[in-house]
Amino acid sequence: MAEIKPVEDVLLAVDVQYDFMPGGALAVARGDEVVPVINRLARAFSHVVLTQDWHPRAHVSFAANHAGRQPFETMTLPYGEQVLWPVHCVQDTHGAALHRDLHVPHARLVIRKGHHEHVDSYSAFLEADRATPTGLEGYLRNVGAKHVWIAGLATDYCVAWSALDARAAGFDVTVIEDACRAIDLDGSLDKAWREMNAAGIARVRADDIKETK
Ligand code: VGL
Ligand code: ZN
Repeated sequence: MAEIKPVEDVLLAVDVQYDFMPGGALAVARGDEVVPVINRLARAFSHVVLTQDWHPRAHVSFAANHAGRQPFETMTLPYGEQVLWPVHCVQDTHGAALHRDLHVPHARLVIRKGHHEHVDSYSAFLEADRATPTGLEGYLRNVGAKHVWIAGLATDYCVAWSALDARAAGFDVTVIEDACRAIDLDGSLDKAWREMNAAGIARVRADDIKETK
């Protein structure tokens, strides 16, 4: 049983947005199933932070913004390899909105990421140039957080990148596996778990978390 402490432990719920739900622009299979799990989990945490993928329409990660390119191809950009995605989570559209059944009224902060036109950001901590911080690390340190618990979409992209960056920043990190769903593109899910395991990121199921407050 993992125990939750009110100050040190923070739940980070990643990208619970319509475009990642079945029927959405970048649908994650069974992505909607994380919503009730996260709602339940969030009640065990006094400190919850949400993220929103939040792209300008001209975003560099959209295949449609590169002549002749198709979604799910890879392209080399100045900061490295970038998967090209369908247009998704455009700022202020329905697809970018948080799922209406996500009930986390006590969430304190929403980090919006991927808002720079020329840089993607899977991670809630560091943009894909691996240099531009979102501010989340400083915020978490400032409020005394020590352990980041991560849930949401997608396991192999925004969840994994956020988990790896949280760990690299020195936080304890646990991914709640049944509170996540994956895109799984060319083995990306296996790769993500291998990297998270190697980095010392713990993997639990929601039922193994016990509320102590
Ligand atoms: C995500 C691909 C593109 C995610 C966001 O939330 O995992 N994946 N943008
Ligand atoms: Zn995105």
